[in-house]
Amino acid sequence: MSTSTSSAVKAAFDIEEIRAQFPILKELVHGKPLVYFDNAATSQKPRRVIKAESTYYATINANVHRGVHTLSTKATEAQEASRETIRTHLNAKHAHEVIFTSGTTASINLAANSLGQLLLKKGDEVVISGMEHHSNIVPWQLACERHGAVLKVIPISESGEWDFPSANQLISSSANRVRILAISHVSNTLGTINPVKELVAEAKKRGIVTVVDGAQAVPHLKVDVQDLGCDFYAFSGHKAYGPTGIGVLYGREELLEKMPPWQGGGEMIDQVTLEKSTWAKLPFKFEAGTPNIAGIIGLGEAIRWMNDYDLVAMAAHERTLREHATKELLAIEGLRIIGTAKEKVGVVSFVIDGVHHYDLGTLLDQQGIAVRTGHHCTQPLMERFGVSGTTRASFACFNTNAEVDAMVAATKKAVKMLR
Ligand code: C6P
Repeated sequence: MSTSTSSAVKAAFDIEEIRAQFPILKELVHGKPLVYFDNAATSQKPRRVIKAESTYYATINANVHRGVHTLSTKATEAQEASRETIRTHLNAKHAHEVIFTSGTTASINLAANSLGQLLLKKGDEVVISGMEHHSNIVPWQLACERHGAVLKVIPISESGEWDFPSANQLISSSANRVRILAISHVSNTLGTINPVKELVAEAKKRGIVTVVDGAQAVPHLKVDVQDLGCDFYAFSGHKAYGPTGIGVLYGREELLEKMPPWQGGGEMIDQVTLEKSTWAKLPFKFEAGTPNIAGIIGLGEAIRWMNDYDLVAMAAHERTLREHATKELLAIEGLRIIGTAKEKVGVVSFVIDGVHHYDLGTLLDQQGIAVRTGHHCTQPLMERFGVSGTTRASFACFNTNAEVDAMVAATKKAVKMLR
């Protein structure tokens, strides 16, 4: 099991070399070669990640931080090596600022519960945006309800971007009641890359704690939490070529130290008596119970795998796919792209007059093409655009322009059948 980032970044972006590493791409769906365009829901996994997980189970399976025996030590070392890989990747100051969770949803719930308890009082405000995934809406609604705080929402423009002046106005309310700003780095539905650094800087001037949902950013952008200046950053392993059931909450040490634990149990304690307990040091205070050790090891390997490539070249490849798809799809009569921001990752969401997204998704599947249809867990955003759902193609580094052409041809065929 490799634990170090290989020093040499691969010189050229060789799509065939990349595709060869994803066993699933050889699968047929309804007898057709799989075209997988549902990477925003979950990305496919390179062989190295699959192997890292199975090697853990086959050779060092044991619980971590609990035993003196050899396997437990090896499992602990492999887990902590992953934490260090993620620390380096995010440019966090300390490894103990990297908390393992089961995914972005769990990371944001942790932040909302614990920060809510630490910071929110009656009449305080939490600011989110109108393009958030339900995972970055509902935990804050619950926290606001619990503490009598008020949820404020940054409006979204026709192109699918924050209305920045309104955002600034919301976080600089004259009463100075905003305590938390929780925003996504990249929209899962629109693909918009938000100017997080700029808004976080404005929030910081006012002492507002910032939480960034990075679920759709980590797979596509080089994220540097110190450069962004945010206090918290959440992401899921499974969207970044890693396993399901594992995620990260990065948190700034100073705040994590002050925050109460969210879940209680083994591993997160220092001393327990029947009367009261004291807490373990970071990061373990926030990691109650046996972690997803195989998932953590798999995630570390996924991040090392990504870092073997030039991430800028990967992003450029995905941008080319998105531009090609956008141009070709717009040639279909009655097709409208939802989300036309200048800065986007490889996501194309669209609606077609007279065609229901669910029917289109079903017909594309029959051609072996996997896209997501529906509201993408962003119902308020769907309401903002006056649609019940969209068809969404979301690209990863292993996708090709030929696959985009196959999707466009299949869409044209489906439209003929459905209109
Ligand atoms: N979006 C999509 O198809 P979990 O499920 O915890 O790994 O991630 C939740 C989540 C949070 N924020 C954003 C921006 C997301 O995109 C997601 C997951 C998937 O768009 C599944 S709904």
